[in-house]
Amino acid sequence: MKVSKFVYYYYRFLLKKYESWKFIIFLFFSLFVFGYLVKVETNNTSRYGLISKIPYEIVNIPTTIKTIFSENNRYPIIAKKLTEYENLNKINYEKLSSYDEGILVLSRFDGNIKKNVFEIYNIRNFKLLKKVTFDKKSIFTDNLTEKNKDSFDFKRVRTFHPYITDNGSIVFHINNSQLFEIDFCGNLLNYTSSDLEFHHSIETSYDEKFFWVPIYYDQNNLPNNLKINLPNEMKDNKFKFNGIAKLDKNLNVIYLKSIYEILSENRIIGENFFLRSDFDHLNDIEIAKFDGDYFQKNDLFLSLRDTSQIIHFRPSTNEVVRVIMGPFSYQHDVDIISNTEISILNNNHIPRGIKYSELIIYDLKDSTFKKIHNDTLKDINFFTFTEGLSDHLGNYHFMLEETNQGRLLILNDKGEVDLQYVNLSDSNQKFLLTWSRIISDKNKVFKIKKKINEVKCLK
Ligand SMILES: [Ca+2]
Ligand SMILES: [Ca+2]
Repeated sequence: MKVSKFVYYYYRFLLKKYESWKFIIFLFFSLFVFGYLVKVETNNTSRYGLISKIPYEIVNIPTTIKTIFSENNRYPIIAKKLTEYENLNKINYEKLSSYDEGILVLSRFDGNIKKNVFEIYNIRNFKLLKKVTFDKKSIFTDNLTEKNKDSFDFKRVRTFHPYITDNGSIVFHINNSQLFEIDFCGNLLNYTSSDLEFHHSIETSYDEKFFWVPIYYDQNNLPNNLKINLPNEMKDNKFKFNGIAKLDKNLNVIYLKSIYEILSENRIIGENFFLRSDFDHLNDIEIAKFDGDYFQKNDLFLSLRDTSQIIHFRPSTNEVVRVIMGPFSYQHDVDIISNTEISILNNNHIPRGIKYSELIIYDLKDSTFKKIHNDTLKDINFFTFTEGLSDHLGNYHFMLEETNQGRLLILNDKGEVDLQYVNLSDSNQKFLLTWSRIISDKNKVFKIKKKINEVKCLK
């Protein structure tokens, strides 16, 4: 019997008058059918069209109402309250004054004006030197790729990992988008011309001639070597894979390579690469800006989240020098901090009941790991489930961004908190941060400050 015919007879049957015991049986049977249809729709098989879609939508009415009135809908970029902490904003001016000259580029969602802003602070006195805002509509309405235009949500746009060039422009993306370049007055200067989608960290080579940024490949731009290996069931579904992109100063892409190529050409991955979409989730490309004892200038350290691995890759010879795995999971942000050491922001994401993230130093010399400032990080409930980053300020002083919870910290070499900044609105609502950055290079700091003093914005 066809399903539609069955439903017709069943509802006719229900509409007749029956004795109470029969009614109870019908009621149970109706619930059974209703539940089955919801399950069919939940499993996304959608075999019965509207017949299963209507019960599914009915079940979802309470959730829809809850979502409409939820805090997250009213404040879409709200920070999570994973842990509570006291003493929200804390600045130890005396300690900060002993730091080297440097600037903090704070990227945050400003809850008062409801948009992401860039703020440039002098670290030594935490004085705001420049706040850069821009009109989202004027930048994004005409300039997004067709694909991005469809999914673009003005309410939720976050502007990631702003990089300030020596010319005083700011390069950023909105995650899975083109790269955009604006000036200190928020005017659009340039953007990448291809459909490539950039995501996560933005870094440059030592001479600032090249940018390196993670990219996504999908159905539209998948390289052949990935396409031929893709299982049929994946071809029919939406999938994405990661790659690395090198761009020149004008944001022209001059080199692309997929993570699959890097791993397969070095014989360190097999068929398990195609287990699922985004298996190779890449969240940071760290570039060596000098020759170290165990790395060469222009080597890359690639942070693969889902496999909790860091790949030391040398593009000049196409060689994977080392694969780093250890006491960390779902890490973000790998930084080179000395001739032999790298730092790793360990999100500690593996569900073992752990509720704090860590900062780990890995020594390339003897392959050892050490956790630093761990007592402090536990004490202050430092925990970012996803995202998060750290920047070294020299001598084991670190800036840490607890992205999920909208908190930024500067910890000194003894693990003391010299700065705690929480991204609060005037109504004390806490909002997300969006990948801040420390700039320590004295020459660059001087140039940026000079540009800030020179710039005159009309608005
Ligand atoms: Ca990094
Ligand atoms: Ca970093």
